[in-house]
Amino acid sequence: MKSAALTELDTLKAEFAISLTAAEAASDDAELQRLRSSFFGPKGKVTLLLRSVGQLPAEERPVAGKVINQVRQELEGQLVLVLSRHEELARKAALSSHRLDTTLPGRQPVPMGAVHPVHRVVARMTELFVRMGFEVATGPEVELDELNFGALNFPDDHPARDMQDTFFVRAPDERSFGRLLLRTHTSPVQVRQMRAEGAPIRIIAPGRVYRCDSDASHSPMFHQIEGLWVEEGVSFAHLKGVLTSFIHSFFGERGVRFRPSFFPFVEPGAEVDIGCVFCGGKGCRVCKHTGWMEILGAGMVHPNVLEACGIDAEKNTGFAFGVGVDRIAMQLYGIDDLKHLFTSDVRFLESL
Ligand code: 2U9
Repeated sequence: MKSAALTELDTLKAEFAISLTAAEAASDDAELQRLRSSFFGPKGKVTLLLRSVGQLPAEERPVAGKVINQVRQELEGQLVLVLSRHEELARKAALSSHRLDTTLPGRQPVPMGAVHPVHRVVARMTELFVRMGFEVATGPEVELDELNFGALNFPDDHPARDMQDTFFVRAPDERSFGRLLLRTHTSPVQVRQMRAEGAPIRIIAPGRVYRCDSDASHSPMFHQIEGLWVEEGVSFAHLKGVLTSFIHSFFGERGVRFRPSFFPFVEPGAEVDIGCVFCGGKGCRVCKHTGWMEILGAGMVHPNVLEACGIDAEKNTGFAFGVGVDRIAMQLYGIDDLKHLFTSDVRFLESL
């Protein structure tokens, strides 16, 4: 025989099923919330039934309590399921009514980045030398004194080795490897490469270099591209041919002149001028009324340098050159102070 409480529970289950179906069909959640409170709220039908278990005869209480609780969980589960189905439908409706058109243009224009003028020059120069068969080599910016100066035929008392001209780096164990410094040119890259690979070798070394110097036309950090071609039979004629071809491709057809000059690492050495790109040689403010612009230094690699790099100087010859990229960028873009290139003022960079 069933207790009165369990019979009432069956009636409540049936009533709940009918009400749930009706509430599910309603377009909002209000009916479902009403159903929840009328069955499971503090004065809800199931809650009251559960409370009435205390009045049952002692032997009926455990079974009645257990069964009513099971039914309560089952019914509440059904209600939660219907509520979550409602939520899902509401979310889908909201999404389709606020559809985002991702093909529309943005409200604010996206600011476009650009390659820095110095790097634009480096990239174009690199491309031209690569077309002539040069490979790109790189190396550390903190360098050994021996590779920056020693192997390059700088005498011990050369002014460039002075504390006033070069940034020396304090190292914990200098005695084992000698003084460290910020490289003053990219030449140690070529030294490393020659020692590692020997001849023949045809490389360019673009990169940052450092010197203690700061005014409108000198920055403590600047950029160079150096080049080196060492092989049996390489002569000054090759130097002139390669550099003239580079100049004509980079600056256009114009006069080129080679003036004798001195650098410890080359012999003979030369400075190379081109007909002024602004006045065509007539003379102007940029070329200081000479009609010429100095753009690079070059020379035949000194035999002492070849030997210091493990290359037989009786058999091999080679030429090298060095370009100060920032100065050329200044001339090409009409920049009067080098600091504009390195202070990252976007208004200035955008004006170029
Ligand atoms: C090795 C041997 C020789 C590289 C060279 C120059 C001449 C030169 C200047 C240009 C402007 C420096 O930045 S600047 O002030 N450079 O005039 N550079 S020959 O000679 C080398 C390099 C590496 C092993």
